[in-house]
Parts: sequence; structure tokens; C-alpha cells
Amino acid sequence: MQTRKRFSVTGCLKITAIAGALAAMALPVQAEQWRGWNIHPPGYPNSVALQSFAKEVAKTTDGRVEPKVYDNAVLGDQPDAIEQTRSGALDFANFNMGPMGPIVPATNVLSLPFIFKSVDDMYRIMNGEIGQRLADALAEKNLIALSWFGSGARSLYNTEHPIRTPADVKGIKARVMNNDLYVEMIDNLGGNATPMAYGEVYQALKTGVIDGAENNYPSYESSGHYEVAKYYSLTQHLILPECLCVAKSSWDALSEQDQKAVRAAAEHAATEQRKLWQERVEKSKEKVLASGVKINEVDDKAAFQAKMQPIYDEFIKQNPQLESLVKDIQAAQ
Ligand code: BDP
Repeated sequence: MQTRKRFSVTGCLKITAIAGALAAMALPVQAEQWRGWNIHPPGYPNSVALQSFAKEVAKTTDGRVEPKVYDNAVLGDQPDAIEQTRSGALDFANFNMGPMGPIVPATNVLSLPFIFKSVDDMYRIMNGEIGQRLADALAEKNLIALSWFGSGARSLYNTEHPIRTPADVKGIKARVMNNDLYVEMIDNLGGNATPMAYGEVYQALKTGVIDGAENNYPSYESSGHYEVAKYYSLTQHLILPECLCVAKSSWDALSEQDQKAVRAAAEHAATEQRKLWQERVEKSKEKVLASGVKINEVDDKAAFQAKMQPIYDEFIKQNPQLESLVKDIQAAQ
């Protein structure tokens, strides 16, 4: 008697086909829904670039990661959002390095007034080995910086008068971002610094709680601050890079292939943001001028710089381990 075969070839094929169909039906790949924080309104260069990032990531990970960007800081103010991203409650964000300083001390080097001579110097330096050192410092605090955006140069603006010399800052109540270095910066110029969330500045200017603030042209314009504070003085005291950062826990959950795709999308987003930025600076400048804003050069930038020396001295005294980073940035320009 012939032994019966356990499985016929056709039976095997059928089972394989059924199993395959079941797997396809019952186990669609679970997409990672990523929540992204953005402080700016739709249409702002950073917002547009973040949308491009989200779209490219969804496409190049074949839908395994689905980022969604929440504009206008609806998920919280910046210091809060930094903590949320560190803990993995948020998956990605575009952060300015100003409010990052209190959390990642090495990034405070970027907040030393006048450390960068130009926006181009900042881009070049952040694209290189120094940018990598800063990315490493961020990674230690659970933030994976994938690319660097620009945010131009920040200048002082106020409701009272043009600022031409440090003496003109005397008595001005100026809002600063959340970082003690900026409090010292304004105090050293003779003003009164008031740290405050970005979203509260418009109202504070309107009600006279503060007389001024400092920012780049696009933010001065898009926030509406120019409607109230009509004197924009080109102190250009800070040239701050911004990161496109991913939460370490979200990053670590990705396959190597998806990490590559996400990094490439972040780099493309930075290229787009930098290009859109330049265009927006011009548009914002035109818009504020058309509304009657008075823009002035400062007569003697060196006078402002000289007032910042004690900040450098104190910073290096408090953070001797960061002296080489300061020196390396200076030497690279
Ligand atoms: C803008 C930055 C944003 C800051 C804001 C501020 O892009 O990240 O939060 O300034 O002044 O230029 O708070």
C-alpha cells in the first residue's frame, strides 16, 4: 500500500495563498502617527518647509511614518514643547536655539550676542563639524537635530524712538525669549528685560506692559508686532540657528532605512526653508515699511558689541568646558 502524502502540492499552494491573503487583509502596516510642533502660522517659511518634510516622510517611508504639523504653537509654548519632545510626548519640532540654551548648555554659545558675523557664516559653521558638536549635545538631551533652519538676524524694535546707540535702550522694557543671557544682554544696554512667551508679546506691546522686543523681519511682521512697535533698529545682535529636531524615542523606533528617509527629508526641508527665508525677509521688510515702520541702521555697532563683553567673560567663567566651542566659532569667521 502506498503511503499517503500528507500534503499535495496543490494543497500547499492553496494554504500559502490563503495565508498570504489573510496577512494582507488583517495586518496592514501600523503607521506611526507623528505629532510635530511649530510656533509659526501657515505660510511662514518654516511652516511651509515643515509641511514638505511631513509629506516627504509619509511618501519615502511608504506611509510607515505619518507626520502631522501643528502650527501656531497650539501644542504649547516653546520651552514646554522642548520638554515634550525630549520626553517623546511630541515627535518632532522646529526649535530656535535661543530657548534651547537653558536645557542644552552648549547651545547657549549660539546665544552669545554677535557670535556670528553673518547669516552665511552661521549656515557654513552649522553645516560643518561645529554643527555636529551641537547636534551631539542635543542628542544627549534626547533631541535628534536632523537639519538646521535659519532665522536671519534679530534686531531691537520698540514703540518709543529709533535706537542708534546703547544709550537709546535706557529705560526700554523689552521682551526677550526665555534665556538668562538675553536678560543680561538687555540689562547691559540699560534696558529692562522681560522674558515672555512669543504668543503674549503682541498684547503686551499693545497694553504698554512692554515697550519693545527683538526679532527678525519675518517674525516682527507675521506676529503683527510691527503694527504697534514702529521703530525697527538694525542692531542685528543675534543670528540664531534653528533645528528640525526629532524626539529620540521616536527616532530610535525607526528602522535604519526609515531613519535615512527621515534625515533626507529634514535636509531637503532645510534647503527649502533657507530659500523661502530670503524671499520672506524682503517681503516682510516691504510690508512693514508700507505700514509706516521706521527702519534705522545703528551708528556704531561696536558700541553695542563692547557692552556684550562682560557676558562672554561671565559665560566662560561659568562654563569653562565651552570656551573652546566659543573660540572655534570665532576662529571660523
Ligand atoms: C522667532 C523664532 C521662534 C521664536 C520667536 C520668539 O523663529 O522660534 O520662538 O522668534 O521670539 O524668530 O520667541
